[in-house]
Amino acid sequence: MPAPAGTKRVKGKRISRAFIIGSEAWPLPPVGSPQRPANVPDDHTTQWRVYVRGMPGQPDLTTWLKKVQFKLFHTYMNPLRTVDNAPFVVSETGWGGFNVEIRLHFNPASGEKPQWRQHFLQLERYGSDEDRARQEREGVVRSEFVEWIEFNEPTEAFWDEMTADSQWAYLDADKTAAGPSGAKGSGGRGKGATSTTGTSLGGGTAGVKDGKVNVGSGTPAGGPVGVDGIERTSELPDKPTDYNDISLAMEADVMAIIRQAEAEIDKQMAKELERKKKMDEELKKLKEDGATVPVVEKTPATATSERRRR
Ligand code: SLL
Repeated sequence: MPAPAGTKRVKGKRISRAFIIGSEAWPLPPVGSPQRPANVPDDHTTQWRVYVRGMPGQPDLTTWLKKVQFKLFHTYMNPLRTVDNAPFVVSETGWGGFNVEIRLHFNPASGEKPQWRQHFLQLERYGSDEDRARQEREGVVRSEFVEWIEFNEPTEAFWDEMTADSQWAYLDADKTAAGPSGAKGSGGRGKGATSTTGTSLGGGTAGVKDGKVNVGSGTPAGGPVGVDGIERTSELPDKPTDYNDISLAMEADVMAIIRQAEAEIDKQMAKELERKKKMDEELKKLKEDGATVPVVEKTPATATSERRRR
């Protein structure tokens, strides 16, 4: 029986996308300061935002990501915050960090159920002495991770969308207007948070842990692809200024991901070489035994040779 229209899957295909889940935190002006936003409880010390956004220079994440729900600590008013359109960001104030549960809702054409991710809202400075000094200097604590999503045997309709050239259109559109995956930052950014000239705020070098790559550096929410008033470009600049040094930092992070993949390939190669070595040894033994030398080029080594010898 043929599959119902719209649910037919593309066999043997898989589409993976990298994206970023992160948070930024910066101090609130003290109680009594005219700069302190109104209606903020006195015990709140920090402004923060948590976000899901695309990787710079990658296809528009709104092709697959349609809605994000952020589940905040239960004492917050309306702790389940739903963001129906990009930028997928929630801005708040508070006094302590906690785990934000993040529910990703996919393009209905994908036929996929929502998925959960977690992000620890890091308010305190962290990392090496150097990292902490930089966070202090720049006035913002940023914690970002590269996440991956995989669509196995996508539906045909979804496959078409995920392979369409139009997914890159936002890179050009962003030069004149906020792009679909850019984070506009509804809560505004703290005074200190506007300085992002340094290359890295947290992790420095990207490290891979539990399938997540800690970016820890560079790109503010929306980064080069959509902070209001910032020139957008898909090119990697060679001269660092606010924001564009971030592209280079991000490139380094992507390189780290690629290097990890290369390491995996090296491992597989080493295994193959080991297998070949065993085969050669078997062959040598066979020759020494005076047996007729079989054509072993394509033969799975050990078992076959063993059997022949008996
Ligand atoms: C814990 N990590 O697990 C702590 C919880 C909660 C932080 C931290 C204010 C919330 C509000 C705020 O920052 N809470 O005003 O509702 O126990």
